[in-house]
Amino acid sequence: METAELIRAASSGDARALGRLCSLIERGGPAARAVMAELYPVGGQGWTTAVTGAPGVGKSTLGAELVDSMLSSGDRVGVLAVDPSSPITGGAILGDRIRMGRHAGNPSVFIRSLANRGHLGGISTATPAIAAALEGLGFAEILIETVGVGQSEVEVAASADTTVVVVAAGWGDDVQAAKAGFLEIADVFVVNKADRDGADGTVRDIVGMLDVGRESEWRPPVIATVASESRGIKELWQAVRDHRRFLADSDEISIRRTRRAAHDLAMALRESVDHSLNESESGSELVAAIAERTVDPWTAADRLLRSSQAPCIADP
Ligand SMILES: Nc1nc2c(ncn2[C@@H]2O[C@H](COP(=O)(O)OP(=O)(O)O)[C@@H](O)[C@H]2O)c(=O)[nH]1
Ligand SMILES: [Mg+2]
Repeated sequence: METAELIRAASSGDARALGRLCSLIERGGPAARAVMAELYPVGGQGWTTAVTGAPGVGKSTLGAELVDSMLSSGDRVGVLAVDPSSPITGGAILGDRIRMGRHAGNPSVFIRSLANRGHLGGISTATPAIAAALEGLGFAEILIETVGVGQSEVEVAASADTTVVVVAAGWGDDVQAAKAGFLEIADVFVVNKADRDGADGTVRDIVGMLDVGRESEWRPPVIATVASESRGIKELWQAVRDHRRFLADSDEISIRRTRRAAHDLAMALRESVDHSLNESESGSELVAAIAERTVDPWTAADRLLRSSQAPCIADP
């Protein structure tokens, strides 16, 4: 199928075409660029919500509930689940698909599991690109589930309009994670598994921490949920929509979208550098030359960048 035809089929909701388009973007290279050149400019109308937190806190269960809420407005929903790469298969874990299973046959929901390839730990480089592509294809709601591990959380936040940070009641190991950066990126906090002991204490802990050093006027709400029993979901969805309204009514939407643009540029740059390094002959020649010490890595990097950018600069 030609790119234009694939895009047409995908925008009409053809699940197989959507899947093929995602694979194509994941592979990167010229075909992916051609797709993004079509879809990125017509995007920007949808909302991206990221759900992040430690493994097992209930992100997928909550995500499936949020999809229900998103569908209630009649919009199409795209779900991107970023799973840690298995060192054995290099692929995505199937569990999330199973938990999202009740949405699997719904033509209004597109679900994609993405393997992160080890890049900065938690989010696939293709994720923001696929999210942007889905927006361009007319998806009004995009939900990204990702395992928050350090640096990667910041990346999630950079590519989402609203970041929901999930912890489980009673904290456990999550206290460290919270200190390591959850607080800065959370637009909405969820204390899930509120059917367990310690939920009230966990909510209080978080509310207390929120008093310290926030730049934004937005004060993240802290919502207790029992995702497995669909409790607290209405409140969570309300909090997400309140945050959207706050963004829309303040300057923060443009600050965020600018930050996202910078992030997208950095991602595209990284992708194209990776591509020319791995795919081009000059890449492997330069690597050999560096190994033989006939050139230093910095000079080689300059050469590689110049050779890969030359056609783009000449482009009007
Ligand atoms: N007790 C309890 N268990 C939950 C709740 N939400 C999810 N779970 C369970 O916790 C486990 C992990 O959930 P999952 O959504 O896969 O977590 P994820 O790894 O963060 O995506 C599953 O067995 C869920 O059924 C909850 O509110 N209370
Ligand atoms: Mg999950």
